[in-house]
Amino acid sequence: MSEVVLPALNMVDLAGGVAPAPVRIVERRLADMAHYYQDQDAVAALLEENPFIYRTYISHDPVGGCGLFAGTTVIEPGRVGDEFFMTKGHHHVKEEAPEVYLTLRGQGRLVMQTRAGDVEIQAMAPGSIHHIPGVWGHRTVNTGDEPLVFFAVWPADAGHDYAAVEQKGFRQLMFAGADGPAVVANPAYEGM
Ligand code: M6P
Ligand code: ZN
Repeated sequence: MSEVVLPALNMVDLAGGVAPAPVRIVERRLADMAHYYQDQDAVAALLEENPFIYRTYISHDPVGGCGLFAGTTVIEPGRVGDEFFMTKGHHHVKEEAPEVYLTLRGQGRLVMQTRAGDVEIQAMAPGSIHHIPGVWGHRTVNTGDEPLVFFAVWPADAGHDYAAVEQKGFRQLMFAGADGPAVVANPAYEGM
């Protein structure tokens, strides 16, 4: 008989997004993703400071065959030039694997894109629940002046594929404009 897996409980600080006992923390500073930003002069000016861009607190590993990861991501407020702080963004290795986000704090955008180049952007605000179907690559962007905090659940076997976004970027980028956050076409993407 297989061993009974005990239920797990974790708590997230809703304001800070920090789980007190995460099983793992993934941290990304600017130097970890310098080439993801468009304004390389602005990158160079910030690299000595090398600010934290985001942290993901994995609160549950898919132990015992439950089949789900869960984690809370905190993206700091800030910009590289006029481009807002953001996650790297990724596709799932298992193309049909979906993901769900729940925004806990802050304001942002969830930028999604298929490998064929279809784009969908959703506003993130406290309480917004986002269903990301398989096939859609996804990136989150903090467009506000406080941390953007969201909870995510994804299948154990989804896998992270960073290659496509690393090479081509996303088709649409989020910049600070005169009237607030603005969608800007990525010239590098269109040129490929
Ligand atoms: C969310 C989930 C994670 C992801 C994290 C950071 O919490 O989608 O799977 O790792 O955001 O995003 P990325 O891996 O693209 O840097
Ligand atoms: Zn994902």
